[in-house]
Amino acid sequence: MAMMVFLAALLPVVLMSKCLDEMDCSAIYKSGQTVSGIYSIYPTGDVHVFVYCEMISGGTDEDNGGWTVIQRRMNGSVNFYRPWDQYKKGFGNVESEYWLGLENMYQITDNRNYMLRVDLEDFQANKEFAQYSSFSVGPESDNYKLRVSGYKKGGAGDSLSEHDGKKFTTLDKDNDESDVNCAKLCLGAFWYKKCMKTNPNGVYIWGQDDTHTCIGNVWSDWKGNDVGMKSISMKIKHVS
Ligand SMILES: [Ca+2]
Repeated sequence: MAMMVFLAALLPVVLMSKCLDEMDCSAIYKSGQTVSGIYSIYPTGDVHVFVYCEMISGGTDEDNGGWTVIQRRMNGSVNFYRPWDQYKKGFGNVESEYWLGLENMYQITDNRNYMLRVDLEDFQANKEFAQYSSFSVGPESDNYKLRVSGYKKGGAGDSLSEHDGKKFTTLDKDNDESDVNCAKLCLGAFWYKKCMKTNPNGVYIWGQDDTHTCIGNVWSDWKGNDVGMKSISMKIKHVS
């Protein structure tokens, strides 16, 4: 996170939010900021975190608003094979690939309603998405358990509902339902079950590669288990 803050501080494009109490991009959008970019949010109320806000207007009510990007892959520039404390705090570069951090996700979604959208793109420039009406992350005492439900739309298909109710697993903390550690088997970190239908934090395998099972940053309901995405991003929006 320190690196994230440092890099973001160097960027002239950082768009600082005016209020110190804006906990997510939805609040920033409501305050009048409608340009997508890097903003500062306050998930815990005092410590700020840089995040990419995807601001959408001119679409449907469901699409419009400020989407807080909690995970993003786009060019393979960041290593996502990391231990628990990194996934807890967050890592990467907010202007490219990053993970917002499980603790931030918990703080943002605790007792508040969020929807989730996952945007995908393959190496042939095909794009699809999957949208869910409800998303939240539990506290660390519950190993940041995922709650995701209400698959609504999107041509990518539903590869995430199977992960509903699962705890987070990293290479050094096995909370999944498999006999092995799914993070070690699939070289990522996720709310694995036994192990996965999608592996957004897996290896950036640059397209199709069936050399190793399940390691890629795949979304199986769209392209199967052997096709890594060019880009994949997970973003949440507050639902009042
Ligand atoms: Ca296991």
